[in-house]
Amino acid sequence: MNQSTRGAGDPIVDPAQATHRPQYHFLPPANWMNDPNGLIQWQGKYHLFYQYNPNGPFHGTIHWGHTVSYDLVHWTDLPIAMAPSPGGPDKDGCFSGCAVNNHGVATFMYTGVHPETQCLATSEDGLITWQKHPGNPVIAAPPPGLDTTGFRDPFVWQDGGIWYAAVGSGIKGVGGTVLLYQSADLVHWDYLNPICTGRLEETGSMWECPNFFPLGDKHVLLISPIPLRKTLFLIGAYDGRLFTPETQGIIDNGGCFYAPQTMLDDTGRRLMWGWLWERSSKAASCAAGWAGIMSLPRLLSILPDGTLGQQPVPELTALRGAHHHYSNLVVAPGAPAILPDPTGVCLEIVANFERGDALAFGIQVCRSPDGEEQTSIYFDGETGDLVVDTSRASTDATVAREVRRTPLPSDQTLKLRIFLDRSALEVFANDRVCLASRIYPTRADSRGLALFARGGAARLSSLDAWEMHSIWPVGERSALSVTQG
Ligand code: DQQ
Repeated sequence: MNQSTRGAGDPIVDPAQATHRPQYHFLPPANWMNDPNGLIQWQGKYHLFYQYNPNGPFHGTIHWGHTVSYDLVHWTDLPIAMAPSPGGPDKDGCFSGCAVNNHGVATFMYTGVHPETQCLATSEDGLITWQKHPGNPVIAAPPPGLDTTGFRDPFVWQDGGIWYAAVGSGIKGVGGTVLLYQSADLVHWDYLNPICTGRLEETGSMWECPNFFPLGDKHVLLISPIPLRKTLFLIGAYDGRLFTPETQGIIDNGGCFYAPQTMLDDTGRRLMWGWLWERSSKAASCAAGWAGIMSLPRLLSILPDGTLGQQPVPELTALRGAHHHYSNLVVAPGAPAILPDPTGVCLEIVANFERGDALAFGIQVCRSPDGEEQTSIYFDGETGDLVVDTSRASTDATVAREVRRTPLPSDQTLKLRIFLDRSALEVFANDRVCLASRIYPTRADSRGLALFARGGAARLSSLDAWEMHSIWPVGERSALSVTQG
């Protein structure tokens, strides 16, 4: 049944290289990374900036790192774009922000700390070097009269020749909010009003990293509320000043996806990246020399039920190497059925199931032959949830191990699209929801795949698995990378 086809030149994963450092998710060569920033397509190339600490694998001395891609898959490191300026409004860090094209001039709007103020920087050499605006900060304080819990992460767009900025904030005792400003020139800003405000007990006290954009015939607001440690989408109507949410949900309940930022690309696609934080200890990050990775780019849409749809961008298929295929298998309840191929820790898997009379069914990845380590991805028919269970992903008690779930409206079929990249696991289901996780198996033989069902039998209509290429040319980053993650 297994029609394995290894192409000439396809990589063979070397178990000796099997660390936790992802091979096809973006991360800097070393040190700390958090939020995506300043996403922009410039002269055809995708520029991705990110919160970066060049001084170690921990949050501090926040700079803007920079990488560029022509295909959304392969990334080339570029020099640090911005560093804190001693004595300047960003002396304690260049916090999150965005990039816009101001009549041909690439411009960042970002937050300087401390206190939190909004600043500008521009580039005239194709986004490589950045000059800070002499008038910084261009917004020196939150609106007078508002008792705010924070004031950061501007997201800027243009409408009818006017610039608008949405700044993440919160009103003490009330809840998180997004403050709306307008400007004719990006330098002089007038405060308008809170675009939308949440209830403290539901959506927290401070909304970080707002993104606000039209999608289909709706508007979408993405927020990362403190203290929720997860990111929400709100979809609704916008009248030019006020946003009225109609539906709301968690973008990714996997436990590590945060502070996403979106961009509109030249083909009109709304693309989103998020920060996938580590679920291991600070000591492990310090030993590894790096912490934090970027999610894969996701394509956003409004689904027929009015919620947010997420799919991996089609460009990622360029990473597919050796291919393995199975079809038409009965997945009986009881012991998991181990697949002979592929084994590995850098895989893409597309699996189509029919539920049959199973109560739960799915797939295990990074399974050791005896099952001591395993990560289970399945549909729970009793709750109607997609589940990623990392409670047995690792024998290391210092890493997060838990059951994460998200509602998955489903009829009798389940389509899983799984991107496994060493410690990064992103699971898309039925072309609509995603759960991202971080896993840290300890055993070199935790590389297997298995199918399982509970309470009845399911059917695997088809399974395609590809061994994934690394996005880094062999050896390119070895001098900068550290060995064990
Ligand atoms: N990260 C940045 C802030 C933002 C937070 C600081 C969200 O600007 O609010 O690194 O992760």
